[in-house]
Amino acid sequence: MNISKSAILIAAAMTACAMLCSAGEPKEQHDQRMEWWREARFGMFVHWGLYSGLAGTWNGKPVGKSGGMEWIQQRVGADTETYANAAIPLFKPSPDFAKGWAKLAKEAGCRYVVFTTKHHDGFCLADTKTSDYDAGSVLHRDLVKEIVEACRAEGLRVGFYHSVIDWHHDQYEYAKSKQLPHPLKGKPYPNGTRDHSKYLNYLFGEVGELVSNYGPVDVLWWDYSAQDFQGDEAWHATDLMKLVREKQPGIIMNNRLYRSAEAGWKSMGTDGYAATLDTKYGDFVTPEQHIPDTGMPGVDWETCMTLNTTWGFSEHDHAWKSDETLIRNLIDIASKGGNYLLNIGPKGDGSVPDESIKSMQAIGAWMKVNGEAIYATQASPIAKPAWGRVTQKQLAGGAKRLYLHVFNWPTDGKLTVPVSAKTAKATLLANGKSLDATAAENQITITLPAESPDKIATVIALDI
Ligand code: H79
Repeated sequence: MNISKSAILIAAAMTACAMLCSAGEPKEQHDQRMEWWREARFGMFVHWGLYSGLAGTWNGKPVGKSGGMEWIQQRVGADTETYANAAIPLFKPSPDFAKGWAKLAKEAGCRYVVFTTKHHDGFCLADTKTSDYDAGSVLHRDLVKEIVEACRAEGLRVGFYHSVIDWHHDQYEYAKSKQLPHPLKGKPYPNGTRDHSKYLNYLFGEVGELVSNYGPVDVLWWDYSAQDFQGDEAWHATDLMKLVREKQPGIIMNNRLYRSAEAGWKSMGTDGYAATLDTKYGDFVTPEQHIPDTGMPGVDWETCMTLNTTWGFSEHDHAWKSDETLIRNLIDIASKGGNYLLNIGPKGDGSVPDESIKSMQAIGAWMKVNGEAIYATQASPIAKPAWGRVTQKQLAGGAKRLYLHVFNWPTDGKLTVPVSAKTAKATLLANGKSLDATAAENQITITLPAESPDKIATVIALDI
């Protein structure tokens, strides 16, 4: 290679790196770290803690029919003692609850599980030395260990959700943020003055244990920050992420220790995600309860979503999404190059609501037949067609395979795909049956059977 050519290549690599890498991490290493996650496409989220036993009910009355009941302490304005007294007697994990979760995730076709090691209420599922508001002290169990082991036994990757917001710790200075929630917001600290740096010592101690005591951790899913309280000021985020990376070099973290435009947050709304991310702020961005309209080319992203409207279990929330919605969401997300992190909210005993089991199994049944069109695929090369969605894979030898996910079966039996190709070979993914495909200029036309084999989504593999 001549000098000018290599100089151009180096300059190009540096530009790419400036866009994608954290200081010091080569793009290649970052890509390697992200590889399993990018191929996984589908994960199971679990919100489970003291709030689960309360089930959306406080003093015998429903707190609401919808919305996040993992926020029940904040919704009723309870101090941590009142909340703990009501919730602890109702939090009674069965011996084998974690095996049930792991089996369900596996059956659904999930490749990873992310679960709450601590939510905003501050209760730790681990057996931690750093607090006595934990499963170790209250139940003489390490629930984090039980969950990690159950997931590993099913061959699943494991991630830790961890709330940096804390409604329990007596040094957490909630008055520093007007935007972050706290049950006692606007009220003086019950214990006089507080020293947030003491809370941070606790946070670092607890996170240090989480990344040291359970073997490899695949994901750290931070939650969350506000524009008026975030990053280094609120959480010593640079140091916190450094601590995690030192213990877990391969770990993947989201960007929720920050809430700023540089860190990939364009606005506070559910639709405002900037399409750039320096990995010093995190490895991926996290649209919540929302699928970005056209994906985010060049940025790793994961939509997290509930099956009804709450993350933590509520006996009053019956707004379950249909199988059609869930399966098409997964496809829609894959067609835009993202991951789907779909939440279950187990009950206080760790059992999963029947409706959630049925939904996860329905996705699993579809994935068993069509998983090839989801795992390790890339975003669609074309804008979303009226009939459905497209994913794609590069095959060995330079050929390309498109997966056509047909939601709306054409009434005239002709499916048109706006791509140009010299040759086209189409088959039904479910049974390998060939379909007639004709390549014309800028368009391929496929002749379909009269009836759609799968009303939710029929996949056609198209090799071009
Ligand atoms: O852990 C889950 C939520 O508890 C947390 N992140 C996910 C993964 C979360 N943080 N912020 N939000 C959710 C958005 C805020 C939503 C709110 Fe509400 C709507 C706050 C008040 C109304 C939902 C309903 C939460 C409480 C009631």
